[in-house]
Amino acid sequence: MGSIQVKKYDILIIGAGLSGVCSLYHLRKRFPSWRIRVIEAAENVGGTWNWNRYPGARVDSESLSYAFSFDKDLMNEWHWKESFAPQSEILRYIERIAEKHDLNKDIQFQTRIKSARWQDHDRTWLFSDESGQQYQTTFFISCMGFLSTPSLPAIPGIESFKGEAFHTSRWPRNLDISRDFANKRIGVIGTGATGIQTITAVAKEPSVKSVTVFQRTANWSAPLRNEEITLEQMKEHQENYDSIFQLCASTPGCFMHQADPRKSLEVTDKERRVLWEEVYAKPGFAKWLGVFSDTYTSREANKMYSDFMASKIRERINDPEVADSLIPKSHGFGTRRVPLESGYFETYNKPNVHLVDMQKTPVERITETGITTTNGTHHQLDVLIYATGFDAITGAFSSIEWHAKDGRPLLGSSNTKEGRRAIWVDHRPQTYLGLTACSMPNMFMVLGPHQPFGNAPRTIEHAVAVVSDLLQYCKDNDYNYVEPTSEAVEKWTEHVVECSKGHLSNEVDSWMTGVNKNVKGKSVRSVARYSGSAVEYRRRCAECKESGWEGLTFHQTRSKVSP
Ligand code: NA7
Repeated sequence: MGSIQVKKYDILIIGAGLSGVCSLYHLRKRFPSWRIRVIEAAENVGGTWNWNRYPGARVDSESLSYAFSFDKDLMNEWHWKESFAPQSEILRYIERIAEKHDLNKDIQFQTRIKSARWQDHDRTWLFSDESGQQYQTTFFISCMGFLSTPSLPAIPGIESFKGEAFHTSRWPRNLDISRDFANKRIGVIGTGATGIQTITAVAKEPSVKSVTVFQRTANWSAPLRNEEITLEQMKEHQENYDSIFQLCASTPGCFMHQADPRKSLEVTDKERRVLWEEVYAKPGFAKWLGVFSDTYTSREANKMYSDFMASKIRERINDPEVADSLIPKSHGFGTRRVPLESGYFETYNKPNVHLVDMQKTPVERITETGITTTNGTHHQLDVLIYATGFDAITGAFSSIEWHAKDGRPLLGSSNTKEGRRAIWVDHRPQTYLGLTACSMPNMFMVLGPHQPFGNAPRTIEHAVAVVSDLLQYCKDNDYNYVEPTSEAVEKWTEHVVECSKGHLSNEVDSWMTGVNKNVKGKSVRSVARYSGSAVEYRRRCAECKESGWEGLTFHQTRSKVSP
């Protein structure tokens, strides 16, 4: 067998979701003479919006804020049909961007990267895919997503189930719930944002025999208030795109909602109630992000708002015992990512929808025919849906075997079996600006750890702009090596940890605090995301650029690599 030729690039981008598509568009424009390639595991662009095809999947950010600002013509012709677009509409939008700008020709689909090795002798990365094909590149950009590695529940017997079973992000393409779920007993494990959307949609299907929901932790959830957008309305909205994007640029998470500057405890009961009712009636994240400024830093304020939200939930559920199970006890409202719903709570008023509260009756095991709980009940199921979330933030990095500078692994323990300390010990990322990491020269991350996530297209466009500027600086100065200093990484990581202090959300287990009990090594909280304001994040990135990229070390192409 002949040897496989190594493919050579200047920039390799991994992932063709929103981040990868945006990166490819900008970098190709900025560096027309560079060889740029995107490697994507799926058969299509779209990332999250391509994988997550479960029923009810839709965006919780306003559709109007979810477009790329770089294509104004498309913004002016695109008709978002709903104020919160379903998965299919967003995917169509991303596909349209890719077609219009002829991006697909530079994307290699159905290719999964398995390993990456830093080669000091020529300052390149050597990637290998599952088929053994190798790709050599000077720079690489991780656009792998922070919620892209599905995680299955660590429940005994999971492999024994004989019915159909799948994770929500691996929803079978040809499955039609009205046909394929007819007369079936459906089980759903998980009640995060995904579970809540899936359960509502599946339970709405009249032909389904029953839906049994296995809830380990109740989640706060609030009405989405989605509406259709007519063509006439869309024309008006198109006039406002600039102000929508300006608004997003002024808020901590780049959403269209700003907190009320008053503190809950400084206003009267009546004033509190007025604001709470007002935001409750508004669409989208208003009821999460548009509340009093101390709601997520003061326990007392949070308790008051949680009580208000609990009363709203109670009003919607017929059975008080079920309502009690659905109201979270372990955490206050908004201290986890708030799923938005369209009739979720009313779902439990249907006679064929059953809630198994795992706090009262934990799941014991999955059997060939269903799920057994510790009280001895066996729930017979034909289909089992795992809405059990993702190995978040560092998960996508875990699926690649890294041999970074000095042969160091990216993830692992402080002393791996080869005797080398991992760069991110125990899933605790160390980065500079969330864009670069020590011992990972020439790597840049878009929506990587320590970056603000928020409204994805908005935060992605900013990260891509910073990476493009940095690459421009490398090109202009003939640099083929860039790495942050350990001091810069230490300082930035301290800043990220500092930002997390005082936020109640950082005292709660969730993917946002790095906890996933189904993943080895993720049972303890870590600070893996930037929970400061995106406005401050952008200021710090701009400051770094203006300082001549202080905190980063560069080497020129012609200089010798130190031994
Ligand atoms: P999430 O928000 O991580 O939710 C996962 C859900 O699955 C959550 O309710 C978990 O309960 C539950 N889960 C996980 N493992 C188990 C086991 N072993 N047994 C029972 N229940 C389990 O993921 P989503 O996909 O819903 O949402 C992720 C993000 O995607 C979301 O925030 C949006 O930004 C888009 P737990 O709470 O851990 O007790």
